[in-house]
Amino acid sequence: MNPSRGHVSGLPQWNRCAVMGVVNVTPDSFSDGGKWFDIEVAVKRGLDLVSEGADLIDVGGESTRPGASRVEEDEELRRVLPVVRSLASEGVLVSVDTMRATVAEQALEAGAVMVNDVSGGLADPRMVPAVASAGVPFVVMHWRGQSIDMNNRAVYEDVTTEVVTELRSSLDRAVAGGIAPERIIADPGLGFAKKAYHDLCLVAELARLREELGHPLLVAASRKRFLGRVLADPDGSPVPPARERDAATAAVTALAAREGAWAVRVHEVRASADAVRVVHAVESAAHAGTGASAGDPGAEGNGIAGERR
Ligand code: PMM
Repeated sequence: MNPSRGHVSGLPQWNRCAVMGVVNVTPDSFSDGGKWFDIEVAVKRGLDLVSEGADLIDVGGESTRPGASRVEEDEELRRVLPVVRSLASEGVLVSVDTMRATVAEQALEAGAVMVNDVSGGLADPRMVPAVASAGVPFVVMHWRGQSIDMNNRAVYEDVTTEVVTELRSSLDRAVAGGIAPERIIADPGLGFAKKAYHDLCLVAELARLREELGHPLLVAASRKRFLGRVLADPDGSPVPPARERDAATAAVTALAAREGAWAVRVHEVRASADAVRVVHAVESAAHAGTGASAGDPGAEGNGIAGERR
């Protein structure tokens, strides 16, 4: 195990980077085209992601794609609560992805075990007190304002330094507001008020982010625009749609796991779950030194003798 990955009080201690599967209950989510909008379909999707290796399921009812406007609170509640309730009743660890304290509170009552707020508590002044009194884990993401015009705020001289400074201030506000530091997860907010180059710089500096922020790190690169840019041909061909970015997402998962991220948030779980297991096996081998050991995944007798080289 990467010893500095950290542990979040109130959640299981995984011995590797955790995998959070995404279920967006929205008609306009940029990454899955609203495919999971129907409640029953969303619940089934969450259960499928768990069977593919997700440790947690993040349920959200409001799109935060660039340019998106807000949904009404009633509509967000209507989308999210039945999915949270149903997944929690099946024993799934559910995180609720919301910027609203009321949605967080009701989702926690419905069985969610943590709150993921892309605004890091900035959008709703009641969020930090609500999470503090519930005593649950809280994701604080780097955020410069609502999605409707966030691309205008993608201006940095030194993106990592500025993200650390701004995120630290949100983290400090959360702690000052009564949330236990050991329950707080930090997230650099890939794609939020960031251009592709900024996202790549942040991925390159995950270890620095983890050390300087001093909290377990959640990395959410899944299907984001910067991966589309990376995958586009240099001749200017169009970037591939979100759905064709899953292999690239798994590549970032491997990098994040190796840099000590606590968890990754992904739409397609299987490839990322495999990637974190490979990283874990590599780290275990490095830790144990060379030669066969009890945990040697390549040893004969582990059911893979005779496998392709
Ligand atoms: N990105 C999206 C939604 N929720 N939560 C966290 N903590 N970090 C993120 O980067 C993040 C998030 C973007 O929307 P999507 O679910 O449609 O990819």
